[in-house]
Amino acid sequence: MLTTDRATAEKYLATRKELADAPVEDVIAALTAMATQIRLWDLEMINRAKLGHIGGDFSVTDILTTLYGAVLNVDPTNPTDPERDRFILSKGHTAGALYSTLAYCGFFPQAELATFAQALSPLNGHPNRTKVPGVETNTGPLGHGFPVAVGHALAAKLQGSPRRTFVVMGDGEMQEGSNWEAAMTAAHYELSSVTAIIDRNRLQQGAGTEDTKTLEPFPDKLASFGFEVRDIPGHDFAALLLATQPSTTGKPVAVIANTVKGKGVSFMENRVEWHHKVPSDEQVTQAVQELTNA
Ligand SMILES: Cc1ncc(C[n+]2csc(CCOP(=O)(O)OP(=O)(O)O)c2C)c(N)n1
Repeated sequence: MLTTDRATAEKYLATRKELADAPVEDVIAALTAMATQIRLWDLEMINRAKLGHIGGDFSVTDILTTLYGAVLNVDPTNPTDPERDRFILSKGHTAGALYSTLAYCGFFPQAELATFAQALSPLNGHPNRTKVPGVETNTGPLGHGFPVAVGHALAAKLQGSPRRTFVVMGDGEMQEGSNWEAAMTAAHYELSSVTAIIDRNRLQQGAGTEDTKTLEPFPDKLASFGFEVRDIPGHDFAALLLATQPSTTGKPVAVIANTVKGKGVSFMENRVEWHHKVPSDEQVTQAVQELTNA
């Protein structure tokens, strides 16, 4: 099990405190810098390990950045605090983005990222809760994270706790039937503390989501299952900050975050092969340039 990088965690907590009272432009500037750092570390990790899911990582980075940079009530120096907000990355194949984010917040030392996917490393290709502080549940088999999140939210409700639960899913992942059972359950128990964020990049493994199995009319489907639906541009921090606010209707919230697979790197954007392709050395150089100069 990895342990807290105390200095980084304390810096993270201090920054969170400062940003809580800062003008929104300052919050967005801080989130923008954080997201760039996370993408750069992720690129480095995937390049070293020669495996990973960079397209989906870059698609979900701004969502993770918003949550960890400004929304979640979590403390890397006390990662099992019972009253912490819960976060589950259901699209567990994008572990690289989560690991970089957790390292950024000090849940474990950044140097550990260099071990990603090596034998005996705690940083497996998919997140493992017994090895990585800040990981709430093991994910990888699609369609499990949302049901687990609903269980966490139901427990909070039964305990009368104000803690919130967030889950991030892929849009391809919404083809798993278990998610719709979870959605019905969340609505039935009026679990307004749940926010399900769908990373709507319109690509899955090997094909477009709409070519594989149509999700549209997606917002209407989620609304008919009892959700307050927020359909937003998923790389716009101002929109993400608003969309992650608590429910206004007493219903669970579904955020459709319209994103771009491979976001931030021109030759990866919207290209299905970057689901789990590994960049060449020249491509890494170009990607670093584009991310740094954005
Ligand atoms: C139950 C299950 N079936 C298949 C897979 C293999 N798989 C890994 S990622 C993926 C595509 C997921 O697409 P999406 O949810 O849209 O994720 P994103 O595009 O954001 O990476 C598939 C089919 C899996 N992990 N779990």
